[in-house]
Amino acid sequence: RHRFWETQPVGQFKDLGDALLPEGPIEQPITLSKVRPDPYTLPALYEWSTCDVDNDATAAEVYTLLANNYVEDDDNMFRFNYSKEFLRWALRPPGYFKAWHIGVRVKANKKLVAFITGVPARIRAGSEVVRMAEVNFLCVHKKLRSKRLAPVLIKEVTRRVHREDMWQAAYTAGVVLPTPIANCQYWHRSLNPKKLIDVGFSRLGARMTMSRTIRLYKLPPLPATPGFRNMEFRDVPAVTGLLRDYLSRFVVAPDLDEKDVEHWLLPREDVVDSFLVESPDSHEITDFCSFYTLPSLVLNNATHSNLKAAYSFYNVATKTPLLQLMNDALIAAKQKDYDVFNALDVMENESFLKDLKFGPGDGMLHYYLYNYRLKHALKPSELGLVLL
Ligand code: NHW
Ligand code: EN5
Repeated sequence: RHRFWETQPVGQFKDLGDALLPEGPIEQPITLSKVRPDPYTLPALYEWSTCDVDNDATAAEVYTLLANNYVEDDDNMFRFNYSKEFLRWALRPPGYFKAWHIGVRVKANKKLVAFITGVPARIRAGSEVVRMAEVNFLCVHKKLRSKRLAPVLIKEVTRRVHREDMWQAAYTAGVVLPTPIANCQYWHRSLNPKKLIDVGFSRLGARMTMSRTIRLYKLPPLPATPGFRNMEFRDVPAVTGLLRDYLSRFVVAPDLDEKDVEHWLLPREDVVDSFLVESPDSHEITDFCSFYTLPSLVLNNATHSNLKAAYSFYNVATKTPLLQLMNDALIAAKQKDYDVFNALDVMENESFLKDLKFGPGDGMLHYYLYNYRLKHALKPSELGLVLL
């Protein structure tokens, strides 16, 4: 069934439910000097190319490869359209390795035709904090599909991660592979229902008119919680404290320090937005919410070419009800002209999705660990990790 994945140290379908298998690494690390020093062999026409996304021309090549060849929905109506600035943010967190940004080019003309990346992270699984690679942006040009290039890319990123003495990875995919640690669902909250219907992202409900639909999704012009404001640099220690405390509740979650919070959560225009509630009297920071910006290209539509989507990132409510905090996040996103606000059913998100008029999407997101076994699959609500 899975000629490649059956050879890898990942949970196998045949082992599901075998409670005797221990939790933790599936295979032990080997001595660093025994890690293969040379890259895996590519088909003769192609060559490896480390991609420096700080370089404008290279970032543009990566952007274009993904804009034309990355993830689409099941009906091929939309394709993720990560911006160059987003890619720079996603690929250069604290301690990142240039060598983990891996391209494949055509030798003859140097055209970029495939890509895969890793970034380092500390991920807690149960009580263990493990140094892992977060693997993302695996992409093979449409004209080179089904030639078993993806396994070569995956083996090569694995080799380069091993060379940094890391032996585990976390990744997500819309497809089912051996074997998910959690199966999550996308939910969508219309902010601009007319446009979403025009492009086929959503449909007019039964017995609904356009004007009734617009009224249904209408939001107040401004966030309602007193003390709701943008996160600033001076808030990094307080936000780190809130997040660390909150994420300790989940079975799998990132272990974030102040440097991580500064990178991942300090607002960057059109990349990541973060808000908090500062108590008007005590000036204490009690609540936090954030979303990242990932537009999609609208394929084959005469009037619209882009959909501006916000994706719920990390949220912590200690004083403001989570429902009210997320309603303010929706208002903030509407203010910034997003068309839709997306969220997974991870963490405590189920507690607000229905009340805030999110509807279930047709896409699933499966979470995976490489070379790390959990005793049981997780419910989405036990997962405290959001990948980009
Ligand atoms: S998920 C998004 C992945 N990208 C896309 O969907 C973009 C559009 N599609 C493509 O570009 C987020 C191609 O279809 C791709 C496959 C490149 C997906 N993950 O080359 P072949 C991520 O980036 C397996 C893992 O012939 P292709 C996370 C497939 O099951 N494996 O196919 C990435 C089969 O193996 P099997 C996937 O269509 C995590 C083999 O690839 C996969 O031309 C990566 C077929 O290869 C997917 N999304 O190219 C793993 N899709 O065993 C990281 C297909 O079933 C692991 N496959 O025969 C950790 C590594 C680090 C470890 C460190 C210790
Ligand atoms: C790695 N980080 O399928 C990620 N998106 O539901 C890679 N559907 O947008 C893996 N098909 O349901 C990503 N509208 C896997 C996801 C790939 C992209 C994907 C889905 C998620 C999506 C939309 C559009 C469907 C178009 C037809 C969808 C319904 C919205 C509606 C709004 C009103 C209330 C009910 C729901």
